[in-house]
Amino acid sequence: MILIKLGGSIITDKSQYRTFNRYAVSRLCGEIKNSGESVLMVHGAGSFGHILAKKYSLQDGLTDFGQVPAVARVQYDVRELNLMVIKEMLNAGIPAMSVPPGSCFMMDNGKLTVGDSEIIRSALHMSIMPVMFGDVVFDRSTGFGICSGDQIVEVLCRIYSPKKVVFVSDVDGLYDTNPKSNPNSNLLTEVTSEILGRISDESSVDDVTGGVRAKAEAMLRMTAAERDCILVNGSVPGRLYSSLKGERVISTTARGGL
Ligand code: IP8
Repeated sequence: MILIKLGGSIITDKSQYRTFNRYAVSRLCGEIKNSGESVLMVHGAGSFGHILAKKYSLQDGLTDFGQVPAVARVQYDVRELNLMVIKEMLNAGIPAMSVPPGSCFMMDNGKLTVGDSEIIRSALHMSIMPVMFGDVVFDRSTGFGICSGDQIVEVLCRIYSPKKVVFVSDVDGLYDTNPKSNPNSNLLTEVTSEILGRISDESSVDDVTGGVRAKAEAMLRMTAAERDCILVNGSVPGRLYSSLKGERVISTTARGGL
């Protein structure tokens, strides 16, 4: 099985509140279907989550009851996004089902506690793809918190040991500085723990779940002797398909653990 995360940057316009990239999502679902691979998919929140989460500091947990309407609103927004993604999957012929982390799981001090989820196992048993996403999740210590799609991917990776993990973004891979603001930034075709320090953590848009270095660290944690973790540009047609088929594409591959 291959674990895929469709990042918020590819499924939404991260700078415009609640802007869904339907065309890109529809094409990517087609690429997944055509690959014939067995896939488990997670997606990010993009502008359906990060903009309001940052405005109301939801990543800090409950500090003020004035945050509560925003907790409910962000949960609503990311669910709408999830259903729009699922609609494109159904249209592509992939039986997919919404599994909202905020309704199924808890966190403790920012750490997601999933265990061996019967819900996910039951869906996979019937070849239904359970689709999880970055969400607001209740937290035993802080009241609530932001659970990123990356955290979910890490937990699923531990439980299901996929043969490969593919992050889909709107850039060719990880760069040493932000390629959207610095034309001289260099693509890192390979990330190892040794070169982590060379990665700048600046982020081009509002993001409450960490920038590029956090992504590189998460990717490294998910590598194993038999498992590559790669980041590809989903805005280039065919690139996700090729990487699912094991072809070499322009990308960043994490190797060697953290
Ligand atoms: O886009 C963030 O998930 P991510 C979730 O995977 C929220 O980092 C609600 C901002």
